[in-house]
Amino acid sequence: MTVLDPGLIQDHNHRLLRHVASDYEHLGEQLARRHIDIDAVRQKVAAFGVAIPSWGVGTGGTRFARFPGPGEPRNVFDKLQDCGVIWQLARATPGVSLHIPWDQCSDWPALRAVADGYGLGFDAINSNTFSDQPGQAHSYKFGSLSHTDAGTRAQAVAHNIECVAIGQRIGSKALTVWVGDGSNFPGQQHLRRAFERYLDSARQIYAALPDDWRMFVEHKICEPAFYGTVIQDWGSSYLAASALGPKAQCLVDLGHHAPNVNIEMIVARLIAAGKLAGFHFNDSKYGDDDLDAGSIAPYRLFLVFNELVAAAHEKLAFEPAYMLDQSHNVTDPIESLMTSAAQVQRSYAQALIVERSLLDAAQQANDALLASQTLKRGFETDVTPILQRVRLDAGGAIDPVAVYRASGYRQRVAKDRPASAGSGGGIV
Ligand code: LRH
Ligand code: MN
Ligand code: MN
Repeated sequence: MTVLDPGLIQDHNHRLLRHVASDYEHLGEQLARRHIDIDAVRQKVAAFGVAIPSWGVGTGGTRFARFPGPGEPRNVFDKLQDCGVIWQLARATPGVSLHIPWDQCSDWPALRAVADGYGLGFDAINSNTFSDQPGQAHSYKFGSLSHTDAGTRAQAVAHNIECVAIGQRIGSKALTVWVGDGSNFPGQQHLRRAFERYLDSARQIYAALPDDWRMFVEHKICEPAFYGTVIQDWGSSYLAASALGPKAQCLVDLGHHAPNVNIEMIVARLIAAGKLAGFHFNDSKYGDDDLDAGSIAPYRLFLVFNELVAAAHEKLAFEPAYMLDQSHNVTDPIESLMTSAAQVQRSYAQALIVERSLLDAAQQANDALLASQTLKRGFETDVTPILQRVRLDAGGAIDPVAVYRASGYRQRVAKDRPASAGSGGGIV
C-alpha cells in the first residue's frame, strides 16, 4: 500500500529521466577512469537503509518554545504514515525506530501490520527514563538506572524490559538505552558509585534480552546534566558495554561529543573492538543541535562512512544500525528526513568510490598529500546521479521534495489532524 499516488511520481520522473540517464553515464565514465564500476556502487547504495526516528516526523522544539507546523502526527499510526511517505519517495528509509512511551499503542501487532502494509519494518526500540510519565511511582529528576534509590532504579529497569517486550511484538532486534542521568554540580554525585549503580541496573536489562537481540548503549557528554553525565563519552560507553557482554555495543550519536572530538576515530576504535552498535545521524555546530545530517559538516559524515567502508573492504565483521536522530524546528520534518536520508546515502556512496588501493599505498609510503587527495577525491565527486538512479529504480522520486510538495500531502493531512499546541518553554 502506498500513501501517495504512484502516478504522480512517474509524471515527475518522466520529465527528468533523460537528464538522469546522461548524468549517470557521464559519472560512470569518470569513475571508470578510476577503475570503479558505477553499477556496483549503485547496487551497494540501493541495499543501504537508514531508519527514521518516530519522534522526528513531528516538529521538534527547544527548551524555549515549540512552533508546530500544520498536520502534525496525532499518534504512532500517523507517524507511520508519514514514514510511509518518506519511504515511498526517497527509498532510503525502510525502518522506523520507536520511542517508548512517546509512542503509545494498544495493539502492537496491528501497528506491525500497518507498517508491513507500507513496506516498513521496525529498527531498534528506544526506552525513555529521562522524563517522568504521568502516574509513575518514582521520579527521574535525580536519575534513573543510576539513581541512589533502589525503587527508582527498579522502575527504570522494568521500563526497559517492557520496551524489549514491545519490541519483540513488532520485530525489533535491539534496545537503545540512553539515560539523562548525571549531575549539575561537582560533588552532587559520587561519580564511581553512580556508574556502578548504572551497571547493576543495566545488567538486569541485559539479562532480559532475547538471544538474538542487542543492547545499544548511547553516551552523551552533557544535557540535561550539565556537570557530567553517567555515560558521558565513548570510554564510559565502552566500559559499560564490555562489562555487560557481547550483546551490548556502543551507539554513536554524532551530536553527543565534546567539541572537536574526532568522531571517525571513535568509529574506527569501536569497529576494531567489535563494539560498534550503530549511529544516530544528525549534524551540529555547537552541541546536540540535532540538525539535518550533513547540513553543517558533510565532510565529517563522509569520514565516518570512510571508516565503515574501509572496514567492510577489509572484511571485518560488524553490522551497525543506521538511524537518524534529528529535531526539525523550522522545516517540514518529512522534507528534512528525506533530505537527510539522501545525505547519509551520499556520504556512503562517496566513501564507496574512494580508490582504496591508491589510498593504502599512499598511507604505506607516508605520502600524506597523496593520501589526503585520494580520500578527498571521493568526497568531492558529485554522486547525485547514483542516488537519483537508486530512487528511480526502486520506484521512488528522482526529486523527492519536489514530488512531496506537488502531492499536497501536508495540506491534506492537516485537514484531519488538528493543529497541535505550541509551547512557550517558559525558562528564560
Ligand atoms: C538524547 C537522544 C537520545 C534520545 C533522543 C530523543 O539526546 O539523542 O537518542 O533517545 O535524543
Ligand atoms: Mn540519539
Ligand atoms: Mn541527542
